[in-house]
Parts: sequence; C-alpha cells; structure tokens
Amino acid sequence: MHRAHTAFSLALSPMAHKNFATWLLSSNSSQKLIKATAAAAVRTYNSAAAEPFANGSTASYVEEMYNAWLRDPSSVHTSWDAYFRSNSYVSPPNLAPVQANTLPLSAFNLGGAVSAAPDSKTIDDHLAVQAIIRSYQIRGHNIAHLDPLEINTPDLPGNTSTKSIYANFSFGEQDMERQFKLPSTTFIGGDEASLPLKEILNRLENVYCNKIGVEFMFINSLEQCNWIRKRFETPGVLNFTPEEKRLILARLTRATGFEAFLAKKYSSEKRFGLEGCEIMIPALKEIIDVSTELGVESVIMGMPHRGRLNTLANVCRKPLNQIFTQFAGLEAADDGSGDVKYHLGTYIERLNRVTNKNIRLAVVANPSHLEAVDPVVQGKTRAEQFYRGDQEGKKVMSILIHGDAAFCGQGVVYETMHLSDLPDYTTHGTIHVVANNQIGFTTDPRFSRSSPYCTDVARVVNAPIFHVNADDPEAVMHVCKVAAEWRATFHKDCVIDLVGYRRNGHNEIDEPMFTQPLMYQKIRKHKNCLDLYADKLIAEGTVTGEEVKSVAAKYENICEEAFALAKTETHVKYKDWLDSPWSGFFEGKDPLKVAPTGVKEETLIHIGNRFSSPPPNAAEFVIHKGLMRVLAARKAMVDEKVADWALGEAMAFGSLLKEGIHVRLSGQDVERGTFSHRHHVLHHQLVDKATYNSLQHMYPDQAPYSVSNSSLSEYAVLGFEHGYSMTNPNALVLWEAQFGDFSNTAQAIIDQFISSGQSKWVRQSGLVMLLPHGMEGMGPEHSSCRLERFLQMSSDDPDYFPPESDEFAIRQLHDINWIVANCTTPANYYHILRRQIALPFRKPLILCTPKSLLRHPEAKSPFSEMSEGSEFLRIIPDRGPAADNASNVKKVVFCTGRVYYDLTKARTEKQLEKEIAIVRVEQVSPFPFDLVKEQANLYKNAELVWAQEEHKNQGCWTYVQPRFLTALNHSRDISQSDEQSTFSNTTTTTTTDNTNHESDTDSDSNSDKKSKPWLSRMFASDKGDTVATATSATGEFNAAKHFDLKNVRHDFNRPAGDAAAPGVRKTKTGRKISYTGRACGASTATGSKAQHIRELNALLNDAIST
Ligand SMILES: Cc1ncc(C[n+]2csc(CCOP(=O)(O)OP(=O)(O)O)c2C)c(N)n1
Ligand SMILES: [Mg+2]
Repeated sequence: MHRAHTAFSLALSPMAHKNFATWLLSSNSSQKLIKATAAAAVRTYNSAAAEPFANGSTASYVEEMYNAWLRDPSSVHTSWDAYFRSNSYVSPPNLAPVQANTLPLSAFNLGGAVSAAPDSKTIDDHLAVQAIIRSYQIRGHNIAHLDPLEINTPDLPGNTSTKSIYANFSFGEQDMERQFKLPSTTFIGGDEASLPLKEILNRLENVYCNKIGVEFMFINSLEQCNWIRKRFETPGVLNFTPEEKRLILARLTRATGFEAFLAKKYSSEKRFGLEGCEIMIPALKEIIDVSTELGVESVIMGMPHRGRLNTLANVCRKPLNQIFTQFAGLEAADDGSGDVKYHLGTYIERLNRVTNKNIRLAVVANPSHLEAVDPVVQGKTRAEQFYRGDQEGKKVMSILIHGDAAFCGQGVVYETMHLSDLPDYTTHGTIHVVANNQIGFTTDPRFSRSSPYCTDVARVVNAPIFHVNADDPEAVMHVCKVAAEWRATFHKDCVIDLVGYRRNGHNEIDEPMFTQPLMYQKIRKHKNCLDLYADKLIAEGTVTGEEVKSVAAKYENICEEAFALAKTETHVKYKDWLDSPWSGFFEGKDPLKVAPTGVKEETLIHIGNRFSSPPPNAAEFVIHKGLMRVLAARKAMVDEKVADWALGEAMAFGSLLKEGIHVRLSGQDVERGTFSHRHHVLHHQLVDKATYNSLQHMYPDQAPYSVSNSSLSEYAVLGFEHGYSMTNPNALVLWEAQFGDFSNTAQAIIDQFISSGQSKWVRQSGLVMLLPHGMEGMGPEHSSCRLERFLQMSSDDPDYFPPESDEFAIRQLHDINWIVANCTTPANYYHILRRQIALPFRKPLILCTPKSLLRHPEAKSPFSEMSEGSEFLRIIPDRGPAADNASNVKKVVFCTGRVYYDLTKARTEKQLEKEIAIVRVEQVSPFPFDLVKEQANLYKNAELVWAQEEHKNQGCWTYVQPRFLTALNHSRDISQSDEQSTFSNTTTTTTTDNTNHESDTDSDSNSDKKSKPWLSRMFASDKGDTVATATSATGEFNAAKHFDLKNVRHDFNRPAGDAAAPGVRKTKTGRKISYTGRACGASTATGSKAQHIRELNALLNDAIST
C-alpha cells in the first residue's frame, strides 16, 4: 500500500504513535513475549529462511564454522556465509585481533552462568539482538516521526513480511535487563562493549525512529554503511552547544522574518514562500559552512521557485534592496514580465563568517520547468571544477534543491542522477535537498507518486537518504553536517529530505482549503518552527524570551532599511542577476568584429598528420585493422590536401586547441561517432582501457580536448553541456545527438535554455548542437532533427530586411537568439565551428550534420577552403556553367543540406548545367537576406524554386518562404515608401501572398510623415539625408547609440520599437519563390526505403526541369 495513502486515517490510528520497539516486537495481548529476530537479518539477506539455525551447542561450533568459512566461504551453509559476511561475528583471539569494544563470544559470560561457553539459546538470543539492530538500521525510518503534521506514516510493503520473520524469535520482559554483547555493526554502545536489551532498544529507537529517518542499508559498501551508522549511532551526536543552538535560532529567525516581511509589504504578490519549511535556510547554510570548512570554495546551486528569494537573501546574502526592487519593478512594469524574480540567477563572492573563508555562491537561472535546471547546474559545476583543476571536486560542489512532487515526478532527475558517477560527468557528489512540503500544487503524494518516498529515485545510485522532520532544527542540522561530510569523504550524492509542510497555498494567493481541508485545518493549528524552537530553547534556558524578540526585531529593521533603499532604485540591473559573469570576455572587444577562421596551411597539415597517425608507441599499441585503413585514408587525404567531414571537424578542433581553446564533445557514442566516421579514440586491441586520442596530442601547449560517450540521455546530457558552456566563453562545447530525431527528448532544455536563455537571463552560450539530419530512407525516427522547430524559434523578423552594410552578417548574428545551419562541405563545417569562438559574443549553434555525406566522394574540401583568407560561407553560389552565363539561366534552385548532392547529380544526368543554377543556403538562420537578394539579382530572368527533401510542413520551407519574399522585394536598395508601412503598427496585415503586385506601392508623398526606411536613416549621409532626420523619425533612433560599438542595438533583425514588421508580402519586383518537394506529412519520413526513393525522384524531377 502506498505510504501516503494512509494520510489522515493512519495518523489517527493507534499504530501511528507506537514506537518502533513496540511495533517491532508486537504488542498483541496474546503475545507475552516480545518478538524479535536473530535470523531475520541473515534470512532476509540470503533468503535461507527455512534453515534451522545454530543448533551447535558451543561457541567452538561457531568458531569451527568460522574457520571453515575463512578457508572457503562456499564450504558452509549460505546462512552462515551471510552471517559471517555481515561482519557480525567476532572471532576468538587466536583468529583475529579483538576490537576495542568487543570480546570473543566464547569469552563472554552473558547469562550469568559459570560455564565458559554459551549455550545455544545464548547464541540465538545474541543473534536475535543483532537482527533487531539490523532491522532498526534497515527499517527504522519507516516509522520515524518525520512528519511535523503527523499525517503521513510510511506504510511500506515490506512491513508485513518483516513481522512474520520476527515471529520466529522472541524476548520477554524478563530479558530486558539482560546484557548483550554488541556487534561491530553498531556504534550505539559508544565505549561500551555490551548493553542491557532495554538500553539497546532505547538507543536504537532514538537513533532510527525519532526525528531522523536514515535510509542507507541498501548501499553496497560496508565501509559506507558503517560510516553512516557511526555518524548517527554514536551516543551524543545530537548534542549541540548553546552557541550552536543560538546560531540555529538566529538563522531560523532570519528565514522566518524574511517571509513575514515580504508577506507584510507585498501581500498581494506571489512569492512562493517557504513557510512550513523555513528550516531549509539554516540547513543550506549548515551544508555550506561544513563544506567550506572541509575545503569547498565555490558552491553552485540549482533550485525551483519555493524559497528562492529567501535563499538569495539569507544564503547568498544578495543585497535585500536588489531583491525588493524586483517586486517594485513588477508593480511598475505591469507588462507581463512575469515571475522573473523566481528565475534569475545570481553570483556572489563573500566571506563565510562562520568559517572565515571566502566563498563563491551561485544560483543558476532556471525556467519554470521544474528540475530542468538540474543537469545545467551539474554541467556548470563540472566546468568550474575543470577550469580550477579540481579533479576530485574538493573545491567546487553543487547543491540541488527540489520540491517533493517534482523530485519524484520529473524524469530528468533520474537522468541527472545517472550522470553522478560517470567519469566525464561526475561533479564528485551533489547534495540534494528536498523541500518536502508533502504536496505539489494541489495534489497530495498518494496521487503524485507510486514510490513510498519522494526520494526513492536516489536509491538507484546508492545515495544515502536522510529524512528529517523539518520542525526539529537540531536534527536537521545534524543531518546537514553528515551530508556535507559524506560528500567530502566519499564524493558521492546524498539526499536530505526535509519533511515539512506548506503553510499557505501553492502561492500566497491560492486557497489551499479547496483541496486539502483536513491538512490545512491541522496546519492552521500548528505553531511555526521558529516558535517551537524558541520555546524549547527558552524552556531549557539557552536563551530568554527577550533575546528571541530582539533578534527578530533586529532583522526586521534590516529589512525595513533595505526596503527604503529599494524604493529609491529606479530600475533593475540585470548584471546583478548573472549566474556566471564572464569577467573580461567582452572588455575591449569590438562587438562587430569576427576574427578570421582560416588558418595557415601548415597548421592544417600538422593536424592532419597527427590525426592520421597511430600513437607514437605504435609498435606496442595494437590497432584494429579497419582503423589502420581509416588512418591510411586520412593520411592520403592530407597528402592530397583535401578533407572529408571527419577531417574537417578535426581541423576545427585541432586548430582551436592550438589556440588555447578547450574543446569538449559529448553525446551518445561520440568517441567513435554514430556513423563510425570520427574515431577520436583508438582502442588497444589487446589491453583493456588502453586508448589513444590524437587530438589530445596535437601540440605540447595545446588546450585540453575531451570527447566523452555519454549516458543514453538527451535531456540531462544536453542540459549538462549547456551548463558547461555557460561557465567559460573560451571553450567550444558540442553536444551531438545520436540522430537529430532524438533531440526532442531534450526539448525543455532547447526551448527554455538554449533558444531563450539570453533574452530571459542575459545568459550567453556558444553551445553547438550537432544533429544528424537527412532523409535517406532510414525511417521516421532516423531522418530529421526537426529543423523547422529550431527555425520557428529563431527571432529574426521574416518580413524585415535589415539595413545592408559590411556588418550585415555580424549584426544579424549579434542580435539573433541562435544560429541554425546546414552545411554541405567539410570546409564550411570547419569554419562555422571556428566562427563560434571567433565571434566576439556567444550564440548557440544548431547544426544539421550529414550521414551519407560523411563518406560522399564529393563532400570533400580542399585545404585552400580552410586556410588563411577563407571563411564561412553563408550561401554557396553555383560555381558551374550556369553562373558563368547567369542571364541564360532558367531556374535557380535554392536548397540546403545534403539534397544538394542529389540535385547536382540529377542536373548532370539531365545535362541542364547551363539552364539550372543550384544555390546552397548554408546558414539558414539568421537568414542571409543580402546574399539571397544578390543571387536572385544575378539570375534576373530565372524562375526561383526552393527544393527540400523534408515534407512541406517540415524542413526550412515555412521559415524561408516569407524571408525569400522579403529579400526579393528588396531587389533594389530600399529607400522608398514600400518600407514605410513597416513602421506603422496600425495596419498590420499578415498574408503570405505569393502573387505579383508590381504596381503595389505606397504613395511616396506620405513618406515624410512616416519614419524613414532603415537604410536611408542609417546611411543618411550617403543619401543626402541628415542624422537629424534620422533621430526625429521614430524618436528612438540614435546614430551615436546604434553605432557605438559598445552599445550595439538589439533589434537589428527586426524593426525598432515594439511592433513587428507588418507581414505584407506583396512583391513589387514581381518575383516569387515556389516550393518543390514532398507534400505535407505527419511523420518525418516513410518507413519504406522504396517509397523514400520514389518521393526523392519526384522531387528531383520537379526541381531539375525547365
Ligand atoms: C515541468 C513542470 N510541470 C508543471 C509545472 C507546474 N507546477 C508549478 S509548481 C508545481 C508543483 C510543484 O510541487 P513540488 O515539486 O512539490 O514543489 P512545491 O511547490 O510544493 O514546493 C507544478 C506542478 C512546472 N512548473 N514545471
Ligand atoms: Mg511540494
């Protein structure tokens, strides 16, 4: 039965309040004896439950067994094997050294009898005690008092069967004072080697069934289990000094005071307050304090809405006035800027006053999409560790904060967990903190999960889970301390489950009684944690009531002062909210200058030679024969000075590495490459794990290259790489999908972070997404990266032709949200990768990559196209007979990607090279309006066609069609009235009318009243205009502002102001573009190769005809 299913009914049941001992030992009136178990542990362990246990009558029998087991574990029965393995047996002095607090069983006179050797009952009873101890360790958390509201009691399926196991062994009241030797698997004795049964039960009860529920016995490491046992069982671990208690109280006061202050000042604002789980703030601080003490210098946090502001204020110590300004800004803005204050990140460096060490704290900007930030935080953490040379995660760590419903509901949590121990993805231990308010919006746990706890996902990676009652601050602090020490010791994940409640609705405006009436009746009567703790400390004499009040009043004063300061602020500064500032990156850079991407030919030759060579110790390193052939083929290409796709990529990577740019490529099977073309990692055929990666050995002083096969996850791994790319702009970070089709399982990362991160959070990223794409008859799931979706999210206005100048391309790039490209040559692939770093800013690059082109004989580039003087080509014009005699060309086929090769082949077969020009659009977005216009002008008399192999509702068509029309409509420099309408937002007519409207021009006479077209305004002097007119037209344009290189305007790809270009597509030039290709389709491809070929032929027939 589900744990949460018990909700109220169980809370009220008598069972709910029983302590573990009573429950464990059963209080059935008919049973006089308290049931316990000896074999329980053993039997649960090895399922030899039916084995009659310990019939031997002397300790020597056990010792004999033990000796036999030492010689050969399989020589004893499995139950003995399990018993000895469980480390419960302590051998006599002649077999092993005596442990400090233990004595050999044979030397222990337990029953008070005079005999030297215990009888079988004594042995059984001891084993029973050991099993009881083990049961507490395994299942104590099930009935610990975790819920401050006492509603939910764990009701795990295992419970019932456990009882039946206990039934085999029993103790009576008369046994309570009997002394029992403690096994080495417990620390409850402290320095005592034995304890009376009553005391054993009491201590276990306190450790495992009080306000902390430790879930750890599933961990496969005995060392780790013992480590945890020691941290919780050792007597006195929960004793806090008065100073420590006062610190907890002070922190809790701030956490509580902050929410109260916001509630008072902004009563009608949503703030997703932490009330009911305020202890999370002191908890985070404790984790940070202990971690800092243990050497951590930088903490990167990811968290959702709940308690975010409190965390920023009281954990990061972000100035309160900056936080309050967010509220003020919202009130004033009133324009749907939304709940930005729960999403912006922050970065703070400050002195940790407890440890007196400097510490950096970052909270990563996150979208509303719960848990999506998890892998991003991990990637950022990993990158910081990398750049600091922190190979073991001793200096940089991450903390992930979760809601209970999201933690168990969102699959990305699982995917992220699975990165935790992978060599190239680990952050060496993350502390997860679940703000478990036992509700998700309006849904209670019994309807939101099928697992007993919301934290069960962490069990898959053997992470210990510390459940703790959020109303017991000292228990919480202890758990946090242990968690921080755990991470520092084992460098593995762990989870703190702060079981609290939510005092208000989902937000402060929601009415929770609609859906959780009984729960909220309880909550209304429940004192808050601060008051409970203050009462406790007052009662025990640690603080006085006056002190409590004065701490609270002091904090309120601080808030009031910040509130007053916030009122004087006039605007929000985004730089205050950056989670990874790139200090120095933009400084002194010309934001419109791209460094050259071509390199010296000798560099290419050097890289090529290295890339095609076996390791220097080739004689010892046995390489697969097939790979020897690959290397030889590469070498032949280098000698011929041409590159295929893999070589072009290696040239880009190698040359960047030479320039000190770190390159990281990650994704499924990227080391070899899905299509077996890359082979960056050569494997010794005879020695396991012996590998060679030539790109790591290009130059002695090169930057590090890392290529990593990832787990089979898109969501987490793409998020991880995005986080990695955010950390340092001087790195080329690439994620490759196995096939582009699979990238949609990472859609939230694409939508929420990659396409929109900069506009939402001023967060730049130069991440490259490599998406194998191409309709090649491989079926509907191996054909398309869904180019259309990326294009649909591109932010350039389809109806607006930006002003032309030498800086057209770079200005477009500067202002676009991302770049989408589909290259057809290795050289262009090489250049666009290098351009990512050559740009003076960072933009994500969505790159369709080929499959069959990887080995296509024509898809090769000469070194001359990659060497100095060469550059990325946004459009590759026709270079054949058609271009030589452009006016005779009847048709221009524009296309992108691999279909180009099919088109050229068909054109050659039909001998139409003179009549048909084929132009490749390599950079689809931002759209090369200027070059398309130029090409169209070149072939003045030709019909224009867009050919694509994707279905009509897919691929580029919907993106390029309106942009072609815009480009064609500007076949002459715009300066007249056709553009004037674009500045009027009153007559917005959207049409995709393809027909010709040659005479459709606005009256020039109106032009003076309207704003000037951009081109004439920007180049006013060329046109005889003045800057004065330029500035007056819209009231917005300011030449100085727009041409100040440090202040590049952000609307190059769309008209100035808030209005979009109207979308009237009437071409006065009379030219149009028509579509040729597949009809609309629901799927990305047909499953049948034959049909694919039929459709492709139809497309080629259509496109290549005059
Ligand atoms: C991926 C995703 N799905 C749905 C939502 C809508 N939503 C916002 S908060 C919330 C409940 C979250 O519950 P929990 O994780 O327990 O956090 P709490 O609000 O209780 O702190 C939901 C469903 C969302 N933000 N993200
Ligand atoms: Mg919740």
